[in-house]
Amino acid sequence: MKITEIRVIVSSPGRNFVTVKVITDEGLYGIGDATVNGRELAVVSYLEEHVIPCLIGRDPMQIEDIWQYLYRGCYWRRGPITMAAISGIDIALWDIKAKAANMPLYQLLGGASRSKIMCYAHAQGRSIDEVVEAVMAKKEDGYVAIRAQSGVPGFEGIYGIGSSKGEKNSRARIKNLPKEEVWSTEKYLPHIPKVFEKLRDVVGWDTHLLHDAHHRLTSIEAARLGKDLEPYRLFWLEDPVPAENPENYRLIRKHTTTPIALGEIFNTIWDARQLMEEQLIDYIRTTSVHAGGVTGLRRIFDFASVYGIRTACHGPSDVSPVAMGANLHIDLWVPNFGIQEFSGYREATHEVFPHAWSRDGGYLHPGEAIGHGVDIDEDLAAKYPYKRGYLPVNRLQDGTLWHW
Ligand code: EZ4
Ligand code: CO
Repeated sequence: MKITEIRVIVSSPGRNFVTVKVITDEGLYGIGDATVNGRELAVVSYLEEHVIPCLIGRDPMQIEDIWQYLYRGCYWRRGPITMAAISGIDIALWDIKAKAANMPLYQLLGGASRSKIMCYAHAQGRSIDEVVEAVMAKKEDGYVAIRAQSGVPGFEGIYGIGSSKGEKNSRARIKNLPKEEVWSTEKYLPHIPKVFEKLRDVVGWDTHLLHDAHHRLTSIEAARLGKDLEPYRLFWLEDPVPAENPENYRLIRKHTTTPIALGEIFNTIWDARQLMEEQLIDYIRTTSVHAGGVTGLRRIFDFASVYGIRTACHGPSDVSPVAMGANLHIDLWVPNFGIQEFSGYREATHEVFPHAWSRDGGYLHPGEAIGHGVDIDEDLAAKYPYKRGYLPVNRLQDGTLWHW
């Protein structure tokens, strides 16, 4: 079998997605996701100018060799753009291999280790009452695990509660540039335990509750928050502190038994190695589209299993239904599975990406289609042209640029 053509499809059915289609001389094709939210066209250029010309004529069955060729062979290892490009190709190649084997991808990985995949939904509100209402709505929709994000009263612009009002966003609005939000750790820290106290009162103890701090804290602040949240038995506290210095997590570990999840922006096993070896985290959040596809993710998750760390693939709406499909096949197989994030997609996104995976209440399943079971409707995709878009940026009240 030979690769004859690789197409990069950019489409915006609600938000931007970069999709890779690898076509072979035997009529089989594979689909991959290469989306990096807010930096989409950098990956398109990387693929079209630098990757695709090298792959035409190659045997698509040699997934490992192609992965190493694109990783070691480019000299400039790692980084989100390189790794998203590798991921897009790799996911498509695994799709082809599974189709050639006439099996769903999870069978090729070693078969199902479970019958269904627990996922968690997102709930958010500006006030405690709104958060409670949003969590209850997800619970009624059948979810058994829910991430709760809350605004702080009298203070707009906290992560995860939708667009912020009353800020100087005119430049962003006019030029389609990043929105600017405002942040105050002092106001956030005492508020969040009150949110979870109320949530436990109303929602009870049978629903897993999660919270994402989005890299906004220092280690000692995260230690304090983890400690204050202990009575409410969170499933996890996510991304408390940026992880450029993994040793920052030692201090958090010394002070709290609240489980820690990390790694949605990691690209390789080396980003997570020390955190896993020292058992500084409980869940590893790497995802197929950003961490080297099925090949990269499997390597990270196997390493995690050595240290008893469980998996929790990143799965917001900017991880396309294609990468979600790849994640779900890995989730069904991986022995040390923890949970899968699932924030859902707009109707237009479902239509552009027909998929075999499905949700039943609080659980997902990749389906039994051969390959990974996710396709792209290219004609429909063409009706949703790319629009420049960014993640917001965040500033402290005195203007200092902070972590978003
Ligand atoms: O901010 O996907 O856990 N999920 C998250 C996401 C990320 C976005 C970044 O593109 O933190 O909402
Ligand atoms: Co997150």
